[in-house]
Amino acid sequence: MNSLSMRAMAGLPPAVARPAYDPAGVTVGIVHLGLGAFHRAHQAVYTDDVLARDPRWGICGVSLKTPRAIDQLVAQDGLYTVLTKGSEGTAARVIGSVREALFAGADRAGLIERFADPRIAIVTATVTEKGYCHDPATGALNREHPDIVHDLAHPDLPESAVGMLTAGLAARRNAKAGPLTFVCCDNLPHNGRMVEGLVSSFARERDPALVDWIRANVAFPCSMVDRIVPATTDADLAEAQRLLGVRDAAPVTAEAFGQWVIEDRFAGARPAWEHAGAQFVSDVAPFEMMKLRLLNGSHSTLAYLGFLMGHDFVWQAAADPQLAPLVERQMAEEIAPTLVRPAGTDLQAYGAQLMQRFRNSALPHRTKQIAMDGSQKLPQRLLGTVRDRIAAGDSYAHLALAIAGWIRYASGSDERGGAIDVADPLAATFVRIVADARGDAGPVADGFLDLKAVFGADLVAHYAFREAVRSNVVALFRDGARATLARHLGVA
Ligand code: CS2
Repeated sequence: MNSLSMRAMAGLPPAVARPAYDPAGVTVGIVHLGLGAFHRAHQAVYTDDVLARDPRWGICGVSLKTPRAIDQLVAQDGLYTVLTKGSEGTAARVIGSVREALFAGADRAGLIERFADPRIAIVTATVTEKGYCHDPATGALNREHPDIVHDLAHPDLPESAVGMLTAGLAARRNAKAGPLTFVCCDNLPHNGRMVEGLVSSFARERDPALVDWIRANVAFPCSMVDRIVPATTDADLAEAQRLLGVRDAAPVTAEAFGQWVIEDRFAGARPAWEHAGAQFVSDVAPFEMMKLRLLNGSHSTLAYLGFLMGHDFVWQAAADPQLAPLVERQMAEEIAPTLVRPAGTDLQAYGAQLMQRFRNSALPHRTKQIAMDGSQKLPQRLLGTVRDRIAAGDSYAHLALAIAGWIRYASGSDERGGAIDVADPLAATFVRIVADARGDAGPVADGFLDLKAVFGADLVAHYAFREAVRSNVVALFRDGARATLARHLGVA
């Protein structure tokens, strides 16, 4: 069977959508760090939409940790398929915007050089929450992170995204290649401002003059990104092959919905992503808070409690007659009142639409995939909301149960005593907490609630908050998630 390639494109079935431009005529104007499924189903698609009218914005996709995606894409001339799945079936679209692919692990010099090219005007990134090596509770650079320790000692051989970005910016300054815009596309609060702070802290240690150059030449707009993109499965590979008639080793699967709200604060030229449906606004914060708290906060709640209740997939958890009402009430009663309504958005309708999106059974989105890296996700998804509720003197009972769900999950065993392989940068700490607690739920809760990196000094010291979470952790261990939820909904 042939593989997807520029040559194979002409023979694809008519139902398969493909670039409305000649990929060979595109030049590269964007460097993207983190060539995972999310980027390929989100920013790369918006960019694919604008390339027909402006061929300057091809993407150089960079993989930081593994060469796999790079090898697959290079073998396919950078082409891959997005499979959009919903109740109406699957639509296939070949994307041509990734024009170069580079594995940073093998070619740091090549990456750093790319920053010095004046035709590159934009760097985007999706390296996941933990990829920024920050303290999740405060957003400050974690100087003890092994990658940061390494990169400060070897700035020309960076391992971390922040180290690479700083090395790239230094090269750009030296080459006098002009201003640059960095667009963070990860689910972090005030993501542009946060990365600006991280890069400045890192650069200050290395070369204080670089900090001044960055301040004058680099813009860090904030952005809110949204599209549900589960990990690609073998069934997706088979489906892509069936629809295309050729083999695609790197398809991605996504829902039809997509949203990208970007702060209009660029240092130089940019693609007209608005023609692809992106919104440019002066303040992203209301959109970002709505998305992180309502979508991602609910996602994490469904993931932890859903997993404990035996649901492998989000669509099952979101259809559970006990869990769905918890998530709906959490949104309506506790999260929505903390939000500033973004212009043109009805929060109630947004919440209802989220439940529908979560219930998309054509997308096998694993609760376990969302459960990953909870220590990095909880602060912006659930804990900021708790802080606002506390400050307003309002209740946060549903949120306390969701947070307890994380602790119960991260303790490393399921309700039948089976081991959970907890993927989290703090996993070793969790193991120690559980061992020290000697099987006692209360001390397990106490150990987790002492984690300043997650809860921050304020919540660690907040007695009522600790008690609310602790009692739920004890109940989850003793009675299980289903009985705890039933009681909770009966009395809450
Ligand atoms: C999910 C997100 O994996 C996760 O933690 O909550 O990736 C979510 O699917 C996206 O943010 C949706 O835009």
